[in-house]
Amino acid sequence: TCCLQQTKAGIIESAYKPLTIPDNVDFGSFILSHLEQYKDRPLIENGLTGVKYSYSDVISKSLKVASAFKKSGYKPGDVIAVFSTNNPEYLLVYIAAAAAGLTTTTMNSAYSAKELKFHLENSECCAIITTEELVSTVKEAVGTSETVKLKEIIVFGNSHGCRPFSTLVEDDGTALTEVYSGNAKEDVLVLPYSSGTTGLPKGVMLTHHNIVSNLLQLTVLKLDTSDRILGILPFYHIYGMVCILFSIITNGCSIYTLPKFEPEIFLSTLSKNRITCVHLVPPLILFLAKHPLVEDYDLSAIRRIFSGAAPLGKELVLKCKERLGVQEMIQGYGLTETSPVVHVSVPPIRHEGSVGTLIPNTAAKIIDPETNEILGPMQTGELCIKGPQVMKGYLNRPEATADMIRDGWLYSGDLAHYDEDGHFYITDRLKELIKYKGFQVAPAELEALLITHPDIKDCAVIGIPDEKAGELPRAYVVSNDKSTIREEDVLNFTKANVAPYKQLRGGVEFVPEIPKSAAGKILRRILRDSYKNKLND
Ligand code: 4UV
Repeated sequence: TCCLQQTKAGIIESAYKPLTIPDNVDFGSFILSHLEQYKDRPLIENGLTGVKYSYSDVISKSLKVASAFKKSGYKPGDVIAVFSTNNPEYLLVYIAAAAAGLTTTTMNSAYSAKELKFHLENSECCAIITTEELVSTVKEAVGTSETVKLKEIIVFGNSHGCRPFSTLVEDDGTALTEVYSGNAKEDVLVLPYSSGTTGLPKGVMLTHHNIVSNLLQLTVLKLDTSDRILGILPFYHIYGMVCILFSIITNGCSIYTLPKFEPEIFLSTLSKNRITCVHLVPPLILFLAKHPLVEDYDLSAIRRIFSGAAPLGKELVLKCKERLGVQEMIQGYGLTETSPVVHVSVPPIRHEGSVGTLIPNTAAKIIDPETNEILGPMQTGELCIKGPQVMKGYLNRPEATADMIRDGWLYSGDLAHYDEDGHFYITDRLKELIKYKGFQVAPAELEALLITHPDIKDCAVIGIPDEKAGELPRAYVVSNDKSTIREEDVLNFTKANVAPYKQLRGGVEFVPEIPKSAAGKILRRILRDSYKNKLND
């Protein structure tokens, strides 16, 4: 039923029948109405501890947490942060915050104190919710800052000087007289961070309307109430947040959460709970396709594997299908800035390697990045997107927003083409962003850090291809004249300052100068080509 619909101007419209997306539905009411539909069915279980909540439990407990937020004095528009690995309580926070009209900002749970401090300052949040293990990082981040103005640290569990999350869950619920409903197109529901096409991470303002729209658009995937889902991808990233955590509720499924990837626990959780649908990123699909341990587990309940956040090779798809006997390997494409979904490859899948077709109410165009001219089928150019899932903008960054969204089109920074059937293929990245195992690494952030090293005069960071991780960050360094700085020193410097996933696993190369344009922009293409040539030599 999905064929190419193209207008004369070269704009491709979704081939799905347009959905009626309400204009002013807040996320709280939307999600509560879905929760009420499934009542006593199991919703979410901690895959390690067995602690679990039914749909009804999630309603009553998140409304109590919302009431506790109100009693603490948090007002609509206030921002609260969640700095945590996956657990069921993460979900309670999202729903409670929405019901109280608060914005939830999220960050990578691997962040160093320095990275966390930047995020807390930038998002101006008033409270943070974290885990026992991460409290010390939070205290370090807050302790060194005059500008982080947290009113409290709330902890899942117990920790000295922090408020236990359990006291919020035990609130009497009286302070929440009604679920917040303001202006769904203006009010920011969640504030995840993304570096976008260039520069440092920025707060992505996703409104209630953005998220409600994407959840409605995602119904083309047809999850089922009998589906059991694995929640291993992080809930702080848009993929885990919307495509996994929120979308199981709109579909009545149940989910088992895991805080991190450990081969045996991952496999035994899949097997023991007879998981039917697994949302993964390409490095984890590679694990399923190749790792010897996989043979020891019964994974026969899996009927679908979802992949997103990075390119998925055709050979890997075929290998995984063959080994696990999974028929449906579904790809999704999108960005934090698009809530995130833009394309999905809905079964039956005829085009391996494609990210699929545009989801309902979404349009795209491919433009020549040099001339801005609209291109036709099979021509490669920058993918531009229009739809109700496109973000409101970056927090406090009007120029960055205006650069990303022009004439109502979001410029993705990805190079793509589409075929005569309207299937899209993502082929390369125009923007500077690096993806390590699906995680965003912003070159500008590493460059800004490296340049603070007394022995470094100039530098540039690019991503180099890697079979396992997708890409690895690699630094080009111009050292100060008399310096004896070595690769090891640079590596130790980044180790002390940024999260493990941002480390310069692609190595460090010392160069006499960084290639730059007349305007001073780093010419990353030249560095990438020089790396390629070096490999071929
Ligand atoms: O902002 P972000 O970190 O966002 C994501 C989103 C992941 C999604 C989106 C829709 C889905 O249905 C899903 O399952 C997962 O990762 O990074 C955005 C950039 O990641 C690359 C591309 O460069 C984006 O601009 N990217 C995301 N999905 C794909 C991809 C893909 N399927 N193939 C290739 N690159």
